[in-house]
Amino acid sequence: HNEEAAAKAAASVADTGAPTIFDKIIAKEIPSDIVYEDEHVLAFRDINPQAPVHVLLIPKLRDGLTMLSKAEPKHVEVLGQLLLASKIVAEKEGILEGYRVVINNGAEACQSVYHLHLHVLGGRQMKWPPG
Ligand code: IU
Repeated sequence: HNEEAAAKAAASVADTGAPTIFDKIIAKEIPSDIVYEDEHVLAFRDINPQAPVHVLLIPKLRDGLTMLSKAEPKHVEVLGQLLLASKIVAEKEGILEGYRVVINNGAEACQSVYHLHLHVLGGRQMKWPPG
């Protein structure tokens, strides 16, 4: 609801380029519930799930991709790898028939972690428009 949305918006900070908690998750210094991993990407369960299936999918090498709006031609390959991996995650989670892939970009979109990540959501009827 509104309060929750406002709190989340307030928690959203600007992109500083500083390391994020996702670096520690990639390095396995912080435990996470990993769903899929390959050379380029890591998928793990969101700690605050918004659907029965809520997996975050991130590039292992951030390479300046703090947010989608920082994408450059050099990122095309990893961007494709992320989209392809989102299908693998959906398949593993048994939601191939219906799921949503979300990227929040910037504070106004409630981005809170500045390491590009795709949200893979499913396991329930999703609504439209999103909040
Ligand atoms: P956002 O699009 O930047 O708002 O998404 C960040 C997500 O990262 C959000 O859904 C958090 O619940 C999630 N998350 C997490 O899974 N583990 C963490 O340690 C932190 C955030 I910090």
